[in-house]
Formats: sequence, structure tokens, C-alpha cells
Amino acid sequence: MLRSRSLLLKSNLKRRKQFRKKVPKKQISITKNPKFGEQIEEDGGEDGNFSLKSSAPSHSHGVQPLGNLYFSTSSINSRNTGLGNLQALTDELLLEILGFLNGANLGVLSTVSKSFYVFCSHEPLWRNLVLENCKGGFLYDGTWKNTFVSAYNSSFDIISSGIKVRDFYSDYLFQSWLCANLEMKPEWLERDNIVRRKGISVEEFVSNFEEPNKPVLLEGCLDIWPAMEKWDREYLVEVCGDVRFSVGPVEMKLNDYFRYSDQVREERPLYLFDPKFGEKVPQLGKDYEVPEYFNEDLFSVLGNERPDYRWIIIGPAGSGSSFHIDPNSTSAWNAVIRGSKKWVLFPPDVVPPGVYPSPDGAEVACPVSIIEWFMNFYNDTKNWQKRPVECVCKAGEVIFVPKGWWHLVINLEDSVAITQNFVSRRNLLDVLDFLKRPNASTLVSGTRDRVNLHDKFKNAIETSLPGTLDQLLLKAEVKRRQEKKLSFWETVTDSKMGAFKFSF
Ligand SMILES: O=C(O)CCC(=O)C(=O)O
Repeated sequence: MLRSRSLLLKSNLKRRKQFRKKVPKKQISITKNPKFGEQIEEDGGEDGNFSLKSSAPSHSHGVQPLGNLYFSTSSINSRNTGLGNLQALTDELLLEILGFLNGANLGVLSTVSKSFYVFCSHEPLWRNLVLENCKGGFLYDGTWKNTFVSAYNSSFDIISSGIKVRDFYSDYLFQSWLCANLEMKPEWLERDNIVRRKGISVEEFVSNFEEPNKPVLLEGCLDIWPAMEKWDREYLVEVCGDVRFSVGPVEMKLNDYFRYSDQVREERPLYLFDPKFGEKVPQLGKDYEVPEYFNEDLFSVLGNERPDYRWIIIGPAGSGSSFHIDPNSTSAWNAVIRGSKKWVLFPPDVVPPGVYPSPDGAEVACPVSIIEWFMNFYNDTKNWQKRPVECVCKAGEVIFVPKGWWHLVINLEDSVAITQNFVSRRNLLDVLDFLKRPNASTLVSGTRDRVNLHDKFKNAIETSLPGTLDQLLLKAEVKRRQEKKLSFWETVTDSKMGAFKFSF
């Protein structure tokens, strides 16, 4: 798994750079619709209208996209007039500079002009301040700015509705608000082309899905999980309300996380993603069991030195995991216990649109948020020859994510899930290969000893399962020959070598 640190997904495998695609220069207006709440209308946009969540406020400071400036009668952008010489800076750079200020200075600067007020109220600045200063010990109070102020200056009275500023045009700030308040469009959820299976045997699963490395959605295999009955909000609060779980870069009590996730409306909600939940709350580990398809778990030969492999995942609608490939060439399963998740998966040889991995695979550049990817890139996939595999995975369903597949996930409602990454005989050679890459110290994840993991794992496999590696190497070589349809000459020369050229 790869994620930015702030989202804390399964690994630090890939550092993430984020970018915003420019909002097209066309007029966008926000109108009230009594049935659907507010709607964003794009002038001539091919995507039609976007609907805002019914709970969405109008932009807290009246910020409009830059394209609207070309339709305004005054042609004044108060963004610029209120910034003085700093108007030459891009919004991103300005926000980056403001990110160096502490809360008090940010508050003072916001009184300089309306423009500074808008920039200094940018919620992600206050979110960073809260997370840096309070770690996980904050009580979310409607907005990040309020949360910071109530933590440090509870005597301050904040005008929480925000001041509206006329004629302020900024794509960056508008997009940030838009992405926090957009409803998923029905057409983003329509395509459901994953293969679904119920009650198949383990052999069928291996030969039809795991061996050929294809995703599948498995129905009915969680029916016996106590978690399916038990894991409602009340139960979780009762058994672990005061336990601290990993949430982005901090550890938060579950009770405090729920207080946050119940109120939050932001572009990239904090996600609870904890690899130690079984140790922290043994009862949670007892409430589920690994579906039989995934029983082979070769990393277990490493005992306590195995990399992180299982996570509890809790998040509100809109939270999720942006595009990544799972760590260490492992495959994974993800079981939804409450809520539902939209999945988009691309095979290993297809990099999703809008996603730019670095050549060594250590970094990924991708849109700032999942919703931004849907707004700006989802449509591109319609014309692709290799269209993604997609589905909505509902409570009681499990998705198998084969090694190397890119995937993006967004929660459509408040969700609780368990996911595990695993090594079986089907991906053992790939995992060993991955762990041996020259840049293993940056690529390998979920463990402290990244550089030596390869040797430790290989030795442990040879001790626990003697002969397994040789068998797999032989099988892989036979398959390689069949696939390449090696010429007679190649066969002869290879056979003269008398051995395979693999080395791990
Ligand atoms: O957000 C989720 O449930 C998906 C997590 C995920 O992509 C993963 O565990 O690899």
C-alpha cells in the first residue's frame, strides 16, 4: 500500500506528490436546487452538472473559480488587491509559505486584508497545526480552525460561519472546497464489471483468480464472522472507545475519531488505518477469521519480524485510499463489515490516468484527493482499451486484490473493514524478487529491517518449507518457456547450462 504520510495507508512504500489539475476556464455557478441542494453548473462542460452534498455550505468565504472572473462586470480579483506584492505568487506557493506560521501569527495575518483572511482561513493550514501541536489529543469542533482555537485559546470567539468576500477568484481554493462538498456522481458508481463468485472452492479460487492474478469479489464468506453481527458503533465504542488507533500521522482514541468523522466535511478526511488493532484489542481479532481462500500466509514464518499485514479500517463517506499498489508485491483481501466502498482497479501494466509513478517506483504523483481524480480523470478511462475493473463492495463482501494491481477506494458511507496482505506460493517468488531490489531500503515497507528482510524471509522459508522455492522456480521456468515459446536453439543452449538462471 502506498499512501501519503498524512493518510497513513499500509506503507511508506511510495512517497506521494500531489497536484491539482487546473479548473477549465469556463464559468461555474452555484445554484440552489430545492431537491438536490446546491448544484454546480458548468458552462458547456462535457461532464454535465455536479451535485453538492445536501449538507454542503456555500463556499465559506465566497471564493469562485478563476474562470468566473472573465464573466464578471468589474474584472477585479480581490485575491490580488488584498495581497500587495505577494499577488505574484501562486496560491500553492502562498499556502506553502503560510504553512510555516504558527496559529497566533496566522490569526494576526488574517486581519491584514480580506484576501489574507481567506488564505489564512484555509482549513488544511489549521488541520496541520492541530495535528502537529495536539497530535491525536484534540476534540474536533466543526472546523479545524475552531478546533485549534478551542484547544489553545478557548476564550476566543470565532465567527464560525466565515466572512464572505466579494469578487475573490481562485481555482485552488475553490477546487479544495468543491472536492470537500461534491456528491459522487451516479455515473462514477454505475460500472460494475468485476467477476463475482459465491461458494467457490479454494481450488477454483486459486486456479481462476489467484494464479492468473485477477481480482474477484467473493460473496457470502463473511456470514460466519461474529464481527458482522457485532461491529456496530455501540459495540466498538464499548470494547475500544478509549483505545488509541493510528489515524493519519497521529494516534487517536476511537471515541475522539468518531467525534471527528461525524462532523467532518473535508477533501481528504483522516482515515483510521491501524495495523496493531489485534494486539491493542484482542477481542477484535477474535471477531473475524481469515476466509479459507487466503489461509496460506507465508510471511508467518518470520514470526514477530513479519511486516505489518492486517489493518482495521474505519472512515466516513468520502474517506478512502488514493491510487497505489500494495506493498512488497503482496496480494490482499479487503472485507467490508459496515458501509460500502467503490473500487477502481487497473492491472499492473496499466498506470491509471492522472497517476505518475517515478521510474524506481519509490514515489507517486497523483491528484490531491480521490474525488479530484474522479472529477478530472475518471472520464478518460471510458476510452481506454484496458478499462479498469470496478465495483461497489458492500457489507458482507470481500474483494481479492491481486499483487501489482493499482487500486483506488472511496467509502460511500461510514465504513468499517478488515484488510490483510499475504504471501502465498502464488506470489512468493515475486515477493522475494521485490525484497531484493537495489532500492529495497526505500521500497520495502511495514518493517524496520527493510534491507535484510529478503535474506531473513528466504532463509525462514527454506527452513520451514524445504524444497518449496526450488519447486516454484522450476514451475516458473516451465511457464516462462511456454509463454515465450522458446526456439529449439534457445532450448538447447539453455539445457547445456544444466541449471536455471534464477537467483534470489
Ligand atoms: O480504503 C480501503 O478500504 C482500501 C485499502 C486499500 O487499498 C488497501 O488496503 O490496500
